Amino acid sequence: MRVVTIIPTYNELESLPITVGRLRAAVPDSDVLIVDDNSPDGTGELADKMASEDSSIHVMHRTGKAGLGAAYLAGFRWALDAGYDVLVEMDADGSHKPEQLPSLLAQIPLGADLVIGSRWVKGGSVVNWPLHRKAISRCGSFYSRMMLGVKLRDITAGYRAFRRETLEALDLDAVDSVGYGFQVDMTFRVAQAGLNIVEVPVTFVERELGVSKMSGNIVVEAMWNVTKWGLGARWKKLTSKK
Ligand SMILES: Nc1nc2c(ncn2[C@@H]2O[C@H](COP(=O)(O)OP(=O)(O)OP(=O)(O)O)[C@@H](O)[C@H]2O)c(=O)[nH]1
Ligand SMILES: [Mg+2]
Repeated sequence: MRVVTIIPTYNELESLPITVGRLRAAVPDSDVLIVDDNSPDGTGELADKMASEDSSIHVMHRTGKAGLGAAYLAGFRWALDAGYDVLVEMDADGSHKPEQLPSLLAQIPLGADLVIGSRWVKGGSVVNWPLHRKAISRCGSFYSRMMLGVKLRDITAGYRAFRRETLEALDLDAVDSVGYGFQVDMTFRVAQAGLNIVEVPVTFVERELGVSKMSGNIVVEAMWNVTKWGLGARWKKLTSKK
């Protein structure tokens, strides 16, 4: 099983080396792909330096900040071309503990097509989040579950492992969500393809270093898209019955 962990970065100079160091120690068998959007703080140069010292680390440089979704899609294409069997999504800021990656990967041989590191299943948790962020995340997941009919606790989670066949089954060119919407979009597509999604509990740790790229716009985009997709799917069901 060839595994690559894709880490999108935008201004993660302080966090990136710590996260990658922990990942290399926790799962030495996973290669790493850093997808940097020309970070002004020099994260891209640091990533190049790390890659020059460790042949398991690869770097993709993109021209400018185009959102996490676009960075992952570019990373997926690279990794599929390179022949990896499992593609992992991980934030650079330490929120997704590399030490918990083995528990995600363990589900792949058991038949999971997509594994989600979930904050809101039994055993999962969030460290250092104010109440309002917990509320946004839980409400977002609840609303998405209702609208999309996808029975998952943590649909916006960004700690994931995809089997390569799962990504090959999707039309990646059709995905254009940028923020949290990207994770929901991908989940909905995997669910609609009838594939097996498994949630495993993780401890999500809020970033300690660097600056958040989370914004109100990202939340609004996600809610709007979920409403659109949910109504769209219902409409399709209704009209196909006739
Ligand atoms: N390449 C790229 N990476 C991005 C972009 N936006 C965010 N990221 C990365 O995506 C990951 C998640 O972004 P975060 O800023 O941590 O977003 P968040 O987890 O919702 O918010 P906080 O943890 O509260 O800061 C981090 O590794 C970011 O550096 C982008 O436009 N391009
Ligand atoms: Mg984060």
